[in-house]
Amino acid sequence: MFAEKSQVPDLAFFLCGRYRLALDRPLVMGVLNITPDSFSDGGQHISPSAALDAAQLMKEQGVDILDVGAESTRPGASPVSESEELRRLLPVLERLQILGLPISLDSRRARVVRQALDLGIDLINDVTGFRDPAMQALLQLPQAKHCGVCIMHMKGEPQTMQANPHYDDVVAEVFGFLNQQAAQLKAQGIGFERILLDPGFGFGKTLHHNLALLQALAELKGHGHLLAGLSRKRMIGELTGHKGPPTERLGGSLAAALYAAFHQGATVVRVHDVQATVQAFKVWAALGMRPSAES
Ligand code: HH2
Repeated sequence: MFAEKSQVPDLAFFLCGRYRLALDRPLVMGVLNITPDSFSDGGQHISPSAALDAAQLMKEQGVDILDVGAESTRPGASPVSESEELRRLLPVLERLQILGLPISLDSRRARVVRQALDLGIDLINDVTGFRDPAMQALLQLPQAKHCGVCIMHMKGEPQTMQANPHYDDVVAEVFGFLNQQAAQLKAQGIGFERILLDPGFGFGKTLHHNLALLQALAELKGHGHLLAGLSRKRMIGELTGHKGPPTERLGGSLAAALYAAFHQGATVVRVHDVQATVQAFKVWAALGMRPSAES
């Protein structure tokens, strides 16, 4: 049943732990931040019951994957300790199991991911792109056998990454890193059908860098499925000139999600506003628009 056992990967699906998600339309990953300080929704879901309510609502709104994070990685954020990350995370992960949805864990710490795997997660979303050998080693555990992996690019560390990031050729450097990491995982038996590549919009990148990466995203398509996380990010504020809080960036976020999914072939979009994104995708599909990878 699972493609890593076969010679020919089945690219009509994204293998995500206990789930095999059909790719006849772009998938919507809903953000569930159980942090006090995330850039757009910090403090909203800090209690396990509030987190479960928010997840339940996203399920009703049509979310495909829940992405749970217990550490903010916004520019300037201070790292949290492993024990604090686990304290926030474990009760929430336990409760989310009843929803019957794929659960992604947004964590860069192997010891945190290790414990979460025992509770049941379907995707490991590592904003450091599986550079840590301990993170790669986890993929050999039986609990991680079919887990999806998201390899994200970040230049530097959240605390300082937006202090004048520089690239000679941003697309070549970011895509080169993602391809190199994907090749390492593939050499360890992780099938293409389980891998998401993500340029990491806003992670050590200026507006110019972000736009260059977004406009070139489809070039990556041959190396793995693609994830685009553009929702509410600073680049939306910069492009629109809107000075309000990140929660007021919905219009720009929808435009960016539609472009990423339907023009650049993103397999998954990571968003805060699930209902609005699902609606936008349905209207686009009803008008005959197809993800570019299919055209
Ligand atoms: N963006 C954020 C966090 N995790 N993971 C991936 N794969 N791609 C992204 O673009 C991405 C990510 C930042 O958004 P958010 O989680 O809302 O904010 P914070 O880091 O402040 O919690």
